[in-house]
Amino acid sequence: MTRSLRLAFIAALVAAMALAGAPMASAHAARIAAAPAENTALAAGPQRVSATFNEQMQPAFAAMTVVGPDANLWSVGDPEVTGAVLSVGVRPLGPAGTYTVNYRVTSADGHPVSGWWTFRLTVAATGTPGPSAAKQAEPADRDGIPVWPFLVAGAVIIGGGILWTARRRS
Ligand SMILES: [Cu+2]
Repeated sequence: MTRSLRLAFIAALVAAMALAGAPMASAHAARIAAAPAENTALAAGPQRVSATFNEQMQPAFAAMTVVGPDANLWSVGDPEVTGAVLSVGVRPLGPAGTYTVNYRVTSADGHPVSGWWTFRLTVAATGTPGPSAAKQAEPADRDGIPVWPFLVAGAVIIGGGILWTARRRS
């Protein structure tokens, strides 16, 4: 028993290390492009912002907002999902400064992806903002879900399976 326990522990460790070394990003949808691109300085606001992912997205429950330096909402209308692209309309912009695009969308395999990026308006415009974004604001993980719970779960499942097999045999 002691020996199979030790074996199971080593196997679990090896499995965890293998998982840690694997490119986890490929297991889930990730944003691969943004328009306007991250940190772009623009003299005039875009009519629409969009995020492109590495796989198809589900149209249901998609969310996308643009929040200005004044903490008001500058996006307008419902977000739209077309294949792997999530987009939303933008009002004629207002104050110069940093605008933040927040998004949350469900990938084809059912996993939610959320994040944000920013662009800058260098020349103030005269647009009228939407409502204050303070209520809608929610802290989103920069790159979505943390990886370590999956590693731990994977190690536990694999280790448990090996231990179970070892027990059955002895
Ligand atoms: Cu996934």
